[in-house]
Amino acid sequence: MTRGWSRRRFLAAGAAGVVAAACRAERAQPTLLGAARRGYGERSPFERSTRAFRVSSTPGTASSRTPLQDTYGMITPSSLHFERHHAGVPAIDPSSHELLIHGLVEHPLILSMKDLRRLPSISRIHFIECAGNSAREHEGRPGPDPQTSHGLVSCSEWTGVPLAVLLQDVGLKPDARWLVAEGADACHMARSIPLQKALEDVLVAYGQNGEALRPEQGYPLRLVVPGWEGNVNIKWLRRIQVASGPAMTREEAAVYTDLMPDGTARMFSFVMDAKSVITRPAGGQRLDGPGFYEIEGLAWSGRGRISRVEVSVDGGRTWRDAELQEPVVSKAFTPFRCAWTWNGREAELQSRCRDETGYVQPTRDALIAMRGLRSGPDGFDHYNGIKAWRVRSSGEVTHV
Ligand SMILES: Nc1nc2c(c(=O)[nH]1)N[C@H]1C(S)=C(S)[C@@H](COP(=O)(O)O)O[C@H]1N2
Ligand SMILES: [Mo]
Repeated sequence: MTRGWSRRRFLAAGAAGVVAAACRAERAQPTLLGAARRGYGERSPFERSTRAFRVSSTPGTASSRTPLQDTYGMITPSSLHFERHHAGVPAIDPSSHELLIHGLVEHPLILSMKDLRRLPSISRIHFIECAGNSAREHEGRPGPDPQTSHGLVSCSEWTGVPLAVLLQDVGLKPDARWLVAEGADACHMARSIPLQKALEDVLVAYGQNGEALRPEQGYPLRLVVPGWEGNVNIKWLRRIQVASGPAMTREEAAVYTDLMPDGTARMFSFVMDAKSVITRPAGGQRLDGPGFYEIEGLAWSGRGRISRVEVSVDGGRTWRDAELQEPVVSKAFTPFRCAWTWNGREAELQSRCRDETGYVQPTRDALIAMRGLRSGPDGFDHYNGIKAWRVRSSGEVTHV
């Protein structure tokens, strides 16, 4: 682990060491002219971290995971934002893209991208998490590193028009209760959303982290439904139909319904409950000997702000409060950190978060007792159990 290594060396170095390091730094100054200018920036060629793809047998159905262990702060770089698409990434020319709003409205409307950009806009930071994120933890196939175990979540600053503004414009009829959002990709993915949520904080977004949405994230237009399962955040948005009830689309009837042990089903379980994961030190990394390390991680909740994160280095026997990065933003990544001096003996690292509603991230055992154990091709959605990493005396970090 490079970060821990340099910190420890810095703390341990005497004056002579500091001077020697300064000389080395001087010699490292480039003496040749640098590279030419470029109109659109790229990262250093020394940075190699990428999204990891899951191989799929169906062309167009793909997902890729964010390397959470290699990101800093609360924003996921757009080029590392996880992707999930069911029919590939369409290439859409924004000059011909339109959004139709119809159904139980007084004045149906067709908006061009130009029309949308003239309307009142807002920027907000929110995570998007696939409901299937960390399902393999539940199945007992824990991910060996944060990317594999928790990489179907990312956090961006989204810019767009509040859906409430658009709905006010078209005028809702009295029996309007739900809306159905539909994408322009080949599968025309569609999901139903209760009107109450739509009026509360849903965005029709065209911006991501200071520029236009990336094609993978729905360029030129997507729905951002803060705190709710990724699937309802319809990308390549082309139609919103206001209705009196849900449409029972394929995704909501067949896919995003969880069967409970007692035979009942959890439907429209939209909210992503509070979850956290330690990203450094974590599986796949190695500690370079005993000494000072900063335990770092991410926490998020679909119900609001994260209010507390606790960290354990002894497998959950004792807990310490981690420091939360300010500002803590509702329904967004909250980075946390906690100083740790490793004594060189085997340790088990865990994090447990709580949100402003008082909800506490449960253990895997507690979740299984509540919802049962289910594995198979569909996996299990909305798993948010506590994740543990084992630090071996060799310094190697693995999953538990
Ligand atoms: N039109 C459309 N919207 C879609 C999807 C899709 O395949 N088509 N996938 C959904 C799923 S399952 C998830 S988890 C999120 C992922 O958003 P991202 O690719 O920007 O991370 O988009 C959702 N919106
Ligand atoms: Mo998803």
